[in-house]
Amino acid sequence: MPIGRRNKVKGVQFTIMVVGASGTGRTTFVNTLCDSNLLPHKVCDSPETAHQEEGIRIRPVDVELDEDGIRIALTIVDTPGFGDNINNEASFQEIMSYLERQYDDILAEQSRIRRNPRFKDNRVHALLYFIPPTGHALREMDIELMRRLSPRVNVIPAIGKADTLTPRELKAFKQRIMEDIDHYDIPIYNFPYDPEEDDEETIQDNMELRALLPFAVVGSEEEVDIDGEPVRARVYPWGLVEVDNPRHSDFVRLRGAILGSHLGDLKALTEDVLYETYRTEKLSKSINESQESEFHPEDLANQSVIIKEEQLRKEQERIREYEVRAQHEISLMKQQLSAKEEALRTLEARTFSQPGSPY
Ligand SMILES: Nc1nc2c(ncn2[C@@H]2O[C@H](COP(=O)(O)OP(=O)(O)OP(=O)(O)O)[C@@H](O)[C@H]2O)c(=O)[nH]1
Ligand SMILES: [Mg+2]
Repeated sequence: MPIGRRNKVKGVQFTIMVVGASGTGRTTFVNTLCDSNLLPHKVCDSPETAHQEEGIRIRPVDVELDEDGIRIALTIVDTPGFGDNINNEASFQEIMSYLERQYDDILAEQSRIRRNPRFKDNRVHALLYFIPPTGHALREMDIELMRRLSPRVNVIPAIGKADTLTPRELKAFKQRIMEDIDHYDIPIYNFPYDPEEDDEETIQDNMELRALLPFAVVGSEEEVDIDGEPVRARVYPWGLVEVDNPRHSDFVRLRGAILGSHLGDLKALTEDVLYETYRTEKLSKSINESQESEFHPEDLANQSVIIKEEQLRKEQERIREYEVRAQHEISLMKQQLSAKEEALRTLEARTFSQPGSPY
């Protein structure tokens, strides 16, 4: 491998799943988020086949983004077809088993003696749930989906096509949705903070983001020219809805949170809390099952050895991850430093070459 490649910063890996009823604007949102035509739009069914129920199809797609000099290897998992069927149980199951399969894969990888260097961690760090802009309240299906998936993934609720509601309707709709989420005790990702531990700025930022929940999303793959500047917007006969204008939608705040300020927190929660809970549940379940089948005292001793080994492995894994992260951060800082030095050199060169420069 050439030295240059070996030293290259790998970037941060992040996975987002988008779930929601058909036509809530998921594809448009993903393409707006990545500023590209990453996902194709659904070809509308012909009248002969429109009534046929199609199962859910889960498709991960990889894309690389550059966020202020930091490379994000982003995986988007779209789930077309959710909520299209009369009975959505199969869709729930399929999404759930996709999430758990990624946990099982990492569990298997972590217990291998020799690690597979090509192994890709596909755990989903955030699930954006698109609520249709009905202006009413959550539907039973929305509640059920968020309630069931929240223990396995960071669920972030969003209202799709939010520009179809007036500001007053949107405010009331958001309020009703949050009341439902509180009432049903759905553990969505609510930008947690610790008033004792966190600094003032973090607390303020998290409070603001929490107050925006569920995010009002507007997407557009079109650009219009405003005063010579290309602006991403939806064009209506009565005016423009600008995607990146915080007065028009919460898109910028949502994007900034998931791909910037809260990326690390979402990853840490997935890996240290959600995955750990799954792992513990799975491990204790398999112990219980083997105990139920036949009891041998030596099994108990073996199990405690297995648990100890597992704990040790986990500790080693944590240290390794910490080292990788620290290495990564150092590389990023070096990159930023050399970019700043470069900018300074350019500035100096420009200053010295000015005709009126005193130098
Ligand atoms: N008003 C409005 N319309 C939107 C918005 N985003 C997308 N649309 C439109 O809504 C329709 C469906 O958008 P898609 O992005 O294809 O929705 P989807 O959720 O991916 O739909 P399926 O893949 O068919 O399940 C298209 O006509 C989009 O142009 C939005 O923010 N506001
Ligand atoms: Mg789509």
